[in-house]
Amino acid sequence: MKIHGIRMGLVVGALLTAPLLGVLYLASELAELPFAPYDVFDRLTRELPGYLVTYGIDVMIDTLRFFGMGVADSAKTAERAIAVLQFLFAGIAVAAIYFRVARNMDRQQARLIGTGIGALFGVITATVSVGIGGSSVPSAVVFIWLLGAFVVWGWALSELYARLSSSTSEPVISQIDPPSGSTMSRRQFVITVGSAAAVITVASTGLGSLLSGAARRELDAALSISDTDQSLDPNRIILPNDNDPVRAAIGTRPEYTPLEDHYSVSIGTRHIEIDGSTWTLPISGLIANPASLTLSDLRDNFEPMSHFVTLSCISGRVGSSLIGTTEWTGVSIRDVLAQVQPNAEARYLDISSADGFHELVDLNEVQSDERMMLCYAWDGKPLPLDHGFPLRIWRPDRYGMKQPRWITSIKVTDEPREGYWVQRGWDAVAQVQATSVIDTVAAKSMYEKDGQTLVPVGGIAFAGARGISKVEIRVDNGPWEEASLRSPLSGTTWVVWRYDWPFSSGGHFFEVRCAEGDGTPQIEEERGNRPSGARGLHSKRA
Ligand SMILES: Nc1nc2c(c(=O)[nH]1)N[C@H]1C(S)=C(S)[C@@H](COP(=O)(O)O)O[C@H]1N2
Ligand SMILES: [Mo]
Repeated sequence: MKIHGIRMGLVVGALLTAPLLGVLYLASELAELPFAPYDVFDRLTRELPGYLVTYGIDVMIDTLRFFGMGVADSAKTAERAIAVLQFLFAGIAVAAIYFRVARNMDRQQARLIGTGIGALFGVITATVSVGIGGSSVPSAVVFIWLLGAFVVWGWALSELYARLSSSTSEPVISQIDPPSGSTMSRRQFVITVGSAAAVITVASTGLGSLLSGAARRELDAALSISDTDQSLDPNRIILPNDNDPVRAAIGTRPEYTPLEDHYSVSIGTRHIEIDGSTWTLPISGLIANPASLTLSDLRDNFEPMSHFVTLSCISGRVGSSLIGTTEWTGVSIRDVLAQVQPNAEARYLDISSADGFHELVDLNEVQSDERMMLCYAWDGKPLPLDHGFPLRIWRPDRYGMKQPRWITSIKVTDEPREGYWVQRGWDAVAQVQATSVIDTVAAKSMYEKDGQTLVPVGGIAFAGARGISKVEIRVDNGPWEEASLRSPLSGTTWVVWRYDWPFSSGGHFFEVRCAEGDGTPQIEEERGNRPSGARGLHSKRA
């Protein structure tokens, strides 16, 4: 086998970086050491200009989609997947470059440089991780752990290089095993290393994710036991439209999203965990009565209100699953403002979050919509950690990017400050675009009626707080036919629609469009997500 420097470097890079990722992950779950790839990603997103970051994230998401990996569709954030891939690719690239460069060095030099590269990246990564903080482990330990892990990576890199380039003849003599004739072909050697890498990667990742799942379930369970308000029955699943005769076509997404399936999108990869018993919400600035509200103040001293809400992410494409519906409970921001008494000069609420996210809310907006709330419960239970415990805002008709989670303070001010994503080039208003989506063409539910064979077709339509008055379906560019609508859970949720299509055999092309509550048709022309949210017709072949 002939050595192809760079190509072999790519393979070795993957074989070494994958287990490194696994081991770092396991250690992060076992010993609360930081998972460095997240820290590096967080640091990069903070340092790089915003447009580059969103562009980069977009390209990554599209790439993952292309390879059929639905990262953005799962409850895990796409950012975490991207952080891991970024780390993996960096490791592969560095290894490839090393394999190329080492060709011009003598043995001793190559070994030194390989281990040196590991040490260099170890120092950089450890510095970033320690700088970001957030681990309960002392900084020195974090530093030594990461440095050590990377040095081992670099040493293994140089070791593999030495083995793989040691001889131009086919069998290479193993340098570790006693020289008693133990020889291995290069192919065997790569297979051995590959298997070891696979075993380490799979074992450490598997164990790590078991630990992680268990720990988070425990935390969430602890939260719902200690903090659940008994008046909010956590088992209530009777929905206001349960008696609606229009039933969703089989295969339509659940009208009420199970909490664990609700999408999540965050600027950071780190889980934000706030202690609800010590958390307070300071409200300061241009007000007569500065306040610092505890969670129980918010729950007990204000009239609670609940709304069914569909939340969607501006970066979702038409038909994406970055959208979900649940019941939000909290207090009207108007009521809170009535207590703190803004001055005449007050114009905005500048809201800050534990992860560095922030957003500006115009007081006129608060006055014009009493539904706007500081929300502390989803689905009748305290907010899940990932969804903003202990407090998040709800602003009807806006995309999620305008709605901070993990709120830590509110400043009443006359100085505008653009929100986190607005500073990074996204729409300052971010009103939800009207879109409609086909979830299913339920051929298996085909049925006969009046001598006709009908196939239920179904999905959702959403236009923020403007509601939906009509949904229409078109098959194979024929005429638009009106679908039946289920009455929505509220005026601010998606609407589930259904159209029973007269079946004809063969392949078909289905399209859907909707109109807002006041009859305004959805805009059919396709447009990308940036900066104001995607629109265009959704279609399905079946
Ligand atoms: N503090 C904070 N709030 C945030 C974000 C964030 O990254 N940090 N992301 C926003 C975005 S872009 C969206 S789409 C919603 C997602 O909320 P969810 O994860 O609970 O679905 O949260 C919003 N609020
Ligand atoms: Mo978002």
